[in-house]
Amino acid sequence: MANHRKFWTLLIPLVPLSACTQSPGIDQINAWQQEAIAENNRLLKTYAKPSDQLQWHVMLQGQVQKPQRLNWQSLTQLSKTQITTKDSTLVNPEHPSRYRGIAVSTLLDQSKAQSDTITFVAADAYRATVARQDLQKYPILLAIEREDKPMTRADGGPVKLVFPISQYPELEKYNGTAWVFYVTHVIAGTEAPQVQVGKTLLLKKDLDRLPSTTITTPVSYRVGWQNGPVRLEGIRIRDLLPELPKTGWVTIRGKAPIHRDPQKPLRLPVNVVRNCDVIIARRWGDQATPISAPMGGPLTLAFAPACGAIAKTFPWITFVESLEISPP
Ligand SMILES: Nc1nc2c(c(=O)[nH]1)N[C@H]1C(S)=C(S)[C@@H](COP(=O)(O)O)O[C@H]1N2
Ligand SMILES: [Mo]
Repeated sequence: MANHRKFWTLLIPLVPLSACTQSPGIDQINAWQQEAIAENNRLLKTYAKPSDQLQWHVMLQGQVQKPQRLNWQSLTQLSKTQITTKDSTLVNPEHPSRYRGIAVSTLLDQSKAQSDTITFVAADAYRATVARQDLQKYPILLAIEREDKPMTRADGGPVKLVFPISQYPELEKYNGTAWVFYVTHVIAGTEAPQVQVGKTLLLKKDLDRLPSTTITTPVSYRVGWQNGPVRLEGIRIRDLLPELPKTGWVTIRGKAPIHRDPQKPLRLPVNVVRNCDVIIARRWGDQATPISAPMGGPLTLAFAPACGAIAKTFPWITFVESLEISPP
């Protein structure tokens, strides 16, 4: 993130350049300036696509009366709350910014959320969890505008979780790490475990009938897990897909857009799935505690140490939603 915000500094080298011994003419300076502007536009196009906004949607899931998909139009219509707050995720952390967005409490009331925690998931698979009580008590926003303008990706947009810490200093306990950028999912409590396997949706009762195994391994989930080996219990992918072909791939998708990008599907070679324990984990630790949404559950992808290098290079997918065999 921090890098993206620095694009505008690309224009700065223009100043020292004019101090060369053979001082450049006005045409040269203009040419350099045009180059710098063109490069800056290229970078902004790459990292802060304006089309992001219109295509963006936020899923409301978990322990709610009815899951919802909020498209950009709904997000805009629901954005009726403004707060002004300092923001430690910006370059100038003390500078107050005016944000407009949806009070998360509105969403929770509307959907009759039944849970003590709400987990926010982002396009990059980052996640953070906030106490329901605080969301109910304070105007914590899914912000869509800063200073009356849509936010670029570089600013954490198009949807950024913002806490009114200037007005309510007690919210400082939600420091930078809870300010989730590019929010795509709001999950009340933890969803019931279920996974789409090819054309079949396996529900909890189906998963309970499958054999499970235990592995002990260091994990590579982005946040919220201890360092060092963790005991994980789950179902081997080869037990979920008993008709594995000789060659080909198993495509795995999670909630986060980065874990379901059609341009860059996350595929495991069939032989890996056959030869070592690649599991869809459901429980962790000595107490076999169900993996909750704050940890990326109820279903996460995990590799036994015997899987070797792929365990280091393949993403450890949280919020697993589907598996499917893809041809070679
Ligand atoms: N989607 C998303 N949101 C995120 C993060 C992230 O990696 N992805 N990092 C968090 C952390 S750890 C901090 S401190 C703040 C500020 O991150 P920055 O300093 O990289 O801007 O954003 C938070 N929100
Ligand atoms: Mo951070």
